[in-house]
Amino acid sequence: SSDSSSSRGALIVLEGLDRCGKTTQSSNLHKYLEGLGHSAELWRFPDRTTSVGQMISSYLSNESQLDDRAIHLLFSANRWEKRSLMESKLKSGTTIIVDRYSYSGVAFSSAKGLDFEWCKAPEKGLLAPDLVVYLDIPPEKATERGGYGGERYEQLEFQKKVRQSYQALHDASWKIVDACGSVKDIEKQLQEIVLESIGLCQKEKPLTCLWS
Ligand code: FDM
Repeated sequence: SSDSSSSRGALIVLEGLDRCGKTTQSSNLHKYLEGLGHSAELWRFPDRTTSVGQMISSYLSNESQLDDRAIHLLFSANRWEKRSLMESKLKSGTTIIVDRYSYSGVAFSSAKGLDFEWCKAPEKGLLAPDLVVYLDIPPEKATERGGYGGERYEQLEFQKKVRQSYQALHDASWKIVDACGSVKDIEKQLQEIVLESIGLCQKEKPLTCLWS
């Protein structure tokens, strides 16, 4: 049925380079949806609260070293450990906004030189987002923003490669938003795209899996 009491929530993913504004925008979007009376949650990957997440966090802050493939699989495992909760929340009508997902997994690992298809393989079977928004920013612009340079991947040359990987990964369904605009302007664009996606999910759009 299409009444909102029994319809499912939408899985909305925000992607982009470090310092593109994803975290601010995901949080504003979450507040906006709740203000409209939607049931909505804000998630992020890596989820550093789990024990896998703590291994990832120590790797990112350069406190530990790990083989490129091993850390790739930990990022993926960190999504798998949240998959069933994600599915039950969506089915019970909660919309989930996710700050980074499998696309970050593939973009960042393949930027290190790992094979693209190898990177995608462990993501197969995770829930497919209903909407992917890519906040597009030139890597040079991102480095100018505050708070940059603390973690392992926050380096200009690497971010340039990540951007190329994202370009190889995206398809026609992605919404590309210019992340150089004003926070308010980007916020407005996101609200419009996201409400449309939530509407489609309420009309019984089926939940599917990566990568179809
Ligand atoms: N990252 C994030 C990956 O390399 N693979 C992944 O699967 C995910 C989800 O981790 F540089 C990278 C991207 C980023 C870093 O992300 C930490 P946050 O959003 O800064 O916590």
